[in-house]
Amino acid sequence: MEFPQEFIEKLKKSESILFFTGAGISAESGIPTFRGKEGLWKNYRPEELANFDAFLENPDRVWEWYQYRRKIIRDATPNPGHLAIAAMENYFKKVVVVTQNIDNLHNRAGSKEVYELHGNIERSYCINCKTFYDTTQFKSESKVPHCPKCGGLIRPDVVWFGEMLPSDVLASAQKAAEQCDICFVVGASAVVYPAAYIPITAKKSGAYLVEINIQPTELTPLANLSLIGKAGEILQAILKQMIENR
Ligand code: BV8
Repeated sequence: MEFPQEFIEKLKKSESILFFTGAGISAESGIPTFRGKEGLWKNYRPEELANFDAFLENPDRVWEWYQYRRKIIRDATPNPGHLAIAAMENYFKKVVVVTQNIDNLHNRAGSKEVYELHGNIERSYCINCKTFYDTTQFKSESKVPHCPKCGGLIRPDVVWFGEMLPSDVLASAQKAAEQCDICFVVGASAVVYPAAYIPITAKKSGAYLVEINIQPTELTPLANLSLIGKAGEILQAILKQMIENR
């Protein structure tokens, strides 16, 4: 894959890199994205299930949806896109991953500095006493578990629509966006806020914005470079370019 000379020069001079990732980077691991047709489950759209009211209205249904996704995620492995991002830590002074994904694949790929803006599906907590649990201890596929301590409903530790993002994680992500030399936006439709502000903050702070997606998005006009194609292929090509630059 050929890259513009301006981008190659930018790669050579940059020290701090931020990868902002969405569901598209995990698509090649077999995990359905949100807005692709495969994002539906039993004819429900994610927005209809990923909110607290839907959980209170039918906790078993929402729990079953997350158990269905956990099974897909546990059977999945980090793909060449995740692995390329982890390998980039050998070529830059600082590499930060800010992800909207809850699938834990960046951590499993070996990335060291990962900010999970929307939480992590492997963690759960009681909505009543807020005790946290490792989700693997709850075996039921379709019945919402109750807290062993107080009997309250157990929910996934993810950010639902209408809920605040973890303020400490968001603050760290914003700081990284203000300091990075290049911000890569990978497999993100950039329609979910406030997460989608991260690449915008990076650009406003002077970063070179590179979008990697199989199609243009609302963010494309803001990008210095838009690379159309699969995240795994493009990220591996960028890693190869870094190795050649040495
Ligand atoms: C909040 C966790 C308010 C759960 C998720 C402005 C400011 C603030 C809020 C809002 C705002 N405007 C609207 C809102 C409300 C809302 C929102 O953004 N709605 C959208 C839909 C319009 N935001 C919220 O509700 C947020 N909370 O604002 O709180 C508040 C304020 C004060 C006090 C109290 C409350 C919370 C949002 C978080 C929701 N949780 N996930 C779960 O996963 O179950 S969001 C969910 O969507 C996932 O995290 C997902 O990552 C995210 C975004 O989707 P993408 O990751 O981009 O995935 P998508 O499928 O959309 O796109 C995939 C992309 O990949 C595509 O572009 C595709 O082309 C590309 N692709 C596919 N294959 C590949 C590929 N690219 C490369 N290679 C491939 N192979």
